[in-house]
Amino acid sequence: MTSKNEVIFEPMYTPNKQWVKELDRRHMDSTLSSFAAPKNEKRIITLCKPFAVLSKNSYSSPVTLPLGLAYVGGVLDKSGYKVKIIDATGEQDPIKIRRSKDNAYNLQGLTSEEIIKKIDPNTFIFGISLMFSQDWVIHRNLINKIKEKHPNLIIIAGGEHPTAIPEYVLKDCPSIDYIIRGEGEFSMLEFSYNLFNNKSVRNISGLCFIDKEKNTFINNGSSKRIEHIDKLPRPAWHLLNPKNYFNEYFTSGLSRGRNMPILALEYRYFFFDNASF
Ligand code: B12
Repeated sequence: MTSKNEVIFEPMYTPNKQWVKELDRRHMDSTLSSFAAPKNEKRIITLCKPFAVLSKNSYSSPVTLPLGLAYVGGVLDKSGYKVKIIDATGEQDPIKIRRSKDNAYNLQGLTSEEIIKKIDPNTFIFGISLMFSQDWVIHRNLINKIKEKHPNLIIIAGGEHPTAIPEYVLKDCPSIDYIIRGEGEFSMLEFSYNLFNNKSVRNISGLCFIDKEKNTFINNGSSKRIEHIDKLPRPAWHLLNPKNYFNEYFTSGLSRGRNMPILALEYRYFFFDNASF
């Protein structure tokens, strides 16, 4: 217990302190089987981490595998869904870094056109991870291009950026159909199950969308935090190409050859633990 005098900093704006504390107490095995994929389902779920957007003066490049998508993919895979992951930042071999058209950024990895080409035509749901708000304008263009080419895809976004400002993201990019706020594993599983079975997704915890008939923003809050995290399926590294992350392209600072990617961070660190900060 910390006394009041020990509190040296408190955020000025925390929209709802309760949602980050609420736990999803569902057990892993029963949840994975309750929302299992329909038998003989041909349609697939494609998950995507977009290319990295870096300052043109930066000597760093992202050192972390798409951990969030590996977890979400692991849960879907374990429940029997066919999942593909396009890791646009890390799967290119050799990695290429190019300058953005406006000459403001370096972009690392697959181009928008290359990502679009990689989308399997059997994709039913396309999930995209948006981690950094500073990348939004460039990633928004990518999402618009994807929707233009594949208008029937159901596009859902997750990650820290849409978690923090979901209404803005949905209104600024109508190509995104849904957002999942917070931890995506259970919410994405339930969302996929409902869509594959033609059920309503309206009340899924963590889900946000624009109700097009009423033109209103529907916000089901953040996903609850999964209680039984030790029972989560292993991240789906088999759907990614992790070995790329050990080479000299991925470095936080000047490269000195072989590199050590970040795979985990400590459990609680205030700044890093607060998407809306
Ligand atoms: C690791 C980390 C880093 C690493 C690696 C970054 C990288 N490129 O991968 C390092 C140290 C390099 C880093 C750097 C920066 N970081 Co950082 N980082 C983190 C941190 C601590 C953890 C991210 C993580 O791996 N989480 C664990 C995985 C499992 O969770 P996840 O990715 O969020 O995925 C879950 C959900 O979001 C969701 N989800 C994610 N994607 C999807 C997709 C779909 C479809 C669905 C349904 C769900 C879903 O489900 C997943 C599983 O539950 C977060 C804080 C946090 N608590 O998350 C900050 C955070 C992402 N970083 C942040 C910032 C600002 C930065 C920097 C810009 C700082 C700076 N000024 O330089 C740089 C950017 C560097 C870059 N361009 O790569 C901010 C982003 C805020 C924002 N809205 O933009 C955060 C949120 C910290 C904060 N509170 O401010 N960072």
